[in-house]
Amino acid sequence: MFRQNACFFALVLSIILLFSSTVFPLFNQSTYGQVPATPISREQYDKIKNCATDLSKKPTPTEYLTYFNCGHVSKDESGRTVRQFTLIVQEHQKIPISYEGHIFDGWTFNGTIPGPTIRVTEGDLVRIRVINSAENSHPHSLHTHSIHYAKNDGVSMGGYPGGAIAPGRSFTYEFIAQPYGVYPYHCHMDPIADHINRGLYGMMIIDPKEPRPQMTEMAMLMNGYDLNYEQEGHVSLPPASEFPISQQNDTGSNMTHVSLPSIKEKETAGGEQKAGSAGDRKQRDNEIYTVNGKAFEYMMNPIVLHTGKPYRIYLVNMLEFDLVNSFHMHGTMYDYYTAGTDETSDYTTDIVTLSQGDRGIMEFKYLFPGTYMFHAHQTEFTDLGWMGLFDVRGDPVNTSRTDVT
Ligand SMILES: [Cu+2]
Repeated sequence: MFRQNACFFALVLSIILLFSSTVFPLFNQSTYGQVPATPISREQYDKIKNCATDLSKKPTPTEYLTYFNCGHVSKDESGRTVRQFTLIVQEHQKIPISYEGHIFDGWTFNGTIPGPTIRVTEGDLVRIRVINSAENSHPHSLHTHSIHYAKNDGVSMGGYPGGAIAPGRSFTYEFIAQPYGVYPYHCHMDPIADHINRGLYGMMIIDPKEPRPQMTEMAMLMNGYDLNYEQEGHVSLPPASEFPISQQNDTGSNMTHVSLPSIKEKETAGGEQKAGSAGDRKQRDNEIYTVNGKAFEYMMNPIVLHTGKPYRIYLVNMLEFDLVNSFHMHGTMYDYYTAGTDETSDYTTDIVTLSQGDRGIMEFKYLFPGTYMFHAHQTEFTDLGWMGLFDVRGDPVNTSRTDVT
């Protein structure tokens, strides 16, 4: 039975592969470039990755697209590649976040929002020294997603020194980069929504040991800014006194518990709450949304692409307060790799929807020249800054896909 099933699936797989390579040549692996047959040196690989040479640079939002910080490189006694990074936390940095004069009172890693894109290879020993500047007034930490010991997780639960770095102190987080993929990093101090929304986050790429098919690469991090958080206050549990408490109980004990409203009460709960003090608390939200830190950056500076050339975008969503964000691309489709942890794409689409901290890789090419939008597919976000343009140049690509001009 198993053998029969296996044969059947092998047959189906062969048909699917044959079909996909004939009907969908656009996304064939071979069109994306060649994987080197011989093992690649660390130096060659870093060149392919477009590693920045100036590690202390503060990239502009346009430079951020291709600014990959691969760290100071050395080897340990076992011959393993070691990559060292320094992230300096500074509070109250004046960050321009629009072309209309909006300045955000931000907290930054190395002076920018988002912080630098950290880029390493699977198996590297990564050391990230986080310095909490002496003039700061809050403890901070660095939480990287991926696999590592709890002491390097940057969370205060458990009493690890890296869970809360006091102003004027530093801590070096250390881990072996694994597995390959694209990740967010961020401060994990409470109230975490504040430490994130203020700007303490960035992207980390762990490249596979065997390079991905070569193509032009860009980093895009989606975020938002709550400009009037002083009025709205911290995200925290509302005072219990704002909610009805029943003193009676079924068990005969003296325990006080929150009474469950009946269906009828639930129906009117919204109206009642507005009249009470709970309704006076303002909901936190963002006034400006961006990709890579500045509203409408790529409307002002469209990204130049060329027809027929393959492109890869590393995408991370670090938006606070809104449940989801999304990325919609006009005029073409992209292969999407959730979290970038697999060589096979999950699906081909033109919209991907991401929750907080979610991320993936998009691979695509344009067949036809022209100006194309990319933006969140929530119109509120696009109106408030999360919208950009691709300026696609070149001739239509010789392809089985045709269209009117
Ligand atoms: Cu923090």
